[in-house]
Amino acid sequence: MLTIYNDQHPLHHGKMEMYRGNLVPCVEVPARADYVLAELQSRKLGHIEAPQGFGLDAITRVHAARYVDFLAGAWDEWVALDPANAERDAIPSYWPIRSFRSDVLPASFPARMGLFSYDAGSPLTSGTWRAAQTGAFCALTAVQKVLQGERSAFALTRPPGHHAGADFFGGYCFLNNAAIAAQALRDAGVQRVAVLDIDYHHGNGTQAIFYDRPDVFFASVHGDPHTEYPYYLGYADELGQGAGLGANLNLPLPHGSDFARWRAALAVALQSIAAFGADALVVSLGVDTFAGDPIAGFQLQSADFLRVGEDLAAAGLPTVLVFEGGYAVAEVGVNAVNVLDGFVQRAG
Ligand code: Q9C
Ligand code: ZN
Repeated sequence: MLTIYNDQHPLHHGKMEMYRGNLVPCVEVPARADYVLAELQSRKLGHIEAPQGFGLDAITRVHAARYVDFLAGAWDEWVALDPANAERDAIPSYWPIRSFRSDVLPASFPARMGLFSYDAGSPLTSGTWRAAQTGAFCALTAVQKVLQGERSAFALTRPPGHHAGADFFGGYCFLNNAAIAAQALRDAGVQRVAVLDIDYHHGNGTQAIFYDRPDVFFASVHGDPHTEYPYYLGYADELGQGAGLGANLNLPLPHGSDFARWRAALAVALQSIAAFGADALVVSLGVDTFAGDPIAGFQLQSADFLRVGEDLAAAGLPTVLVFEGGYAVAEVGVNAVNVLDGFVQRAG
């Protein structure tokens, strides 16, 4: 498996996230990607390449221009508020929920930060934009490789992406790498693209981006949002809207679900993708489905991830995999690389 690695990822390094009234150490840490890279290297699983450069246009195909402008300038604005902010991460504390306006862009930076976010758990740091932008370029490079004939390519990057919507960050995500990849495939002439999200958490950002589109199918297996983050999206009755009706499939499972139950849901998702007639597949590859994950609730064991890779490869589609969640840091490398290993072994 060809891997496109974001060596700028450590520039995004949040200190603390707000959790139930306390600031607690961030769980989305640079060591996560370091462990995956080390595992790839020790198992010699294919080549590792750097991303190509791109303009911002491939990003603004998915994200609103005013949101991209906000992200690109956010750190400078944060430090301009108070020079002491250079030592503090930026975390929102106001949000324009129902009855507020979102068309007016406030001059206040904290007010704009709230307009473009939905939780207090995703700190913006000095290098967030640089890391996220380079991550999007990794996803775009992986797309280029697959278009050039690679059977598959893996974008090894952080921060993750699937919670980020067209104009908001949250859930540790800033740019939606999987959505950017799917759109780039469409823009290169691939007619029907499927995004399969196997992170523990529902990919609310990806779903929202493609919800009214018939050309990009979104399928997700995830913890039931009645009890699991992101709570407000990811229910089974969300089928898509307008021209996109029927091109969205959510398969929520209860906290505590084991691999047998999870794998049966994966099979349903893959059958739906086949029925859709996808020409290419983008996988949001979170491994926070692992039994040892500190913030999730499924029961997958490390060896199960080999079977996951085999099942993904059996779809027989050109495949771009994008790294998402997985917070059992010491095991995240083995778990993610097991998926890639299983994929390569089945794909041949
Ligand atoms: N203490 C991804 O896996 N915080 N994002 C939950 C846990 C949000 C996870 C609170 C979790 C977001 C990409
Ligand atoms: Zn997750």
